[in-house]
Amino acid sequence: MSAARAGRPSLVVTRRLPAAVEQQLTREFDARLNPDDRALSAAELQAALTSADALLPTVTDRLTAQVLQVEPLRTKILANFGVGFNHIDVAAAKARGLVVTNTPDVLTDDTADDAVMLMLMVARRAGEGERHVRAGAWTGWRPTHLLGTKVTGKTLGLIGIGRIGRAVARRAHHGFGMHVIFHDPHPPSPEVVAELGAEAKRTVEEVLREADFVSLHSPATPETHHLIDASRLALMKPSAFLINTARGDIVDEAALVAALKAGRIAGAALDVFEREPQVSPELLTLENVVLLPHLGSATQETRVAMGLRALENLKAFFSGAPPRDRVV
Ligand code: 8YV
Repeated sequence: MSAARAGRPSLVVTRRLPAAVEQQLTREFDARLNPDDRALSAAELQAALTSADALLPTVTDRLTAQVLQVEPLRTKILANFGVGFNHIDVAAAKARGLVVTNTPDVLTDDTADDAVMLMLMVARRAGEGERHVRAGAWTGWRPTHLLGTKVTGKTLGLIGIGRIGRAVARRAHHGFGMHVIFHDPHPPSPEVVAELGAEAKRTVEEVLREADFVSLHSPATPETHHLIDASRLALMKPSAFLINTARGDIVDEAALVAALKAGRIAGAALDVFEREPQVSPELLTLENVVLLPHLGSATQETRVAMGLRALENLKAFFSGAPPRDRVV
C-alpha cells in the first residue's frame, strides 16, 4: 500500500497546483498529482475516471459525453478548479450520477481586475507602448505620440452582471466614474443595481449600441455561444472596444477579426479565445488588440484559494455533506 492511509478516497489532480494546495490534497486524499503538468489526453482522463474516486479537473480537461461514457466508472465527483465549467458536459455527468462542483467567489475580484486592466490597456494603447519601448523605437516624448482613448466618465456596457460583472461595475462606477449599463436575462434586485450605479437595458443590442466599452461576463452555454457575432459587432460604435474575460466561444472570433480589420470597432482586449490555446493568427498582427493567456484568476492568492475551495467541496462530498458549490 502507498503512503495513503487505508480508506482515504483516491483523487486524480489533472494539473500542477500551488504547492500549498497539493500538500493539503495529499494530506486529505490518496492523491495522484501531475508534477510534469502535462494536460491529460481523453484516454488518460478515462483512465482516471475508472481508477479514482474523485477528479479535480481544470479548463484544459475536455470531459465530453464520450469521455464520461467510460466503463466501469469509479469516479463519483468532478471537483472543478475554476468557476466556469463549460469543458464538462454536465448533462452527461448528471446522467452518470456524477456530482460536479466549481469554485465561485474566490476569483471574482481578480477576474474583475483583469477586465479593468484589459479595458485600460486597450484604451491607453499599453501593449503598443510596451512593444515600442522594448523595440528600442522610442525617440522621446511628443504631444501627439500614441494617443489613446479616455476611460473616465465613459459608458461601460456589461453583458451579464453576475458576481464578476458586478465587481467590474463597482470598479468602473466608483473608480472611474463610468456610466454602467448592462443586460442580463436574470438581473439582480433594483437595490443591488442602484448600489452599483448601473442601468439595466432590455436587450443585448441596446447595450452594444450605447457602450464605449463592452465587457462580457456571461457563462458559456449553448445560449451564449457566438452571442457576439458579426451582426451584433456591427451594432457597436466604431469608437468602441470589446473586452472578453469570460469564455472565448461567446464571441465569433472570425467575425471579430473581420470587424477589427474593417475598422468597424476600435479595438479588442481578450483574455480568452475560441480555440485555446490557439489564437486566430490575424489577431497577432493587429496593434489595436490586447491578448492575454487566460490570466483572469492568475494570482498566487487566488489560485491557492481556488484549490482550497475545490478541496472543501471534496471533503464535504466524502463526509456525506452537500458540497457548497454543487452545480450538478
Ligand atoms: C481558471 C477560469 O483559471 O474559473 C474560471 O472559469 O476561467 C479561470 O479562472 C480556469 O478555469 C481553471 O480551470
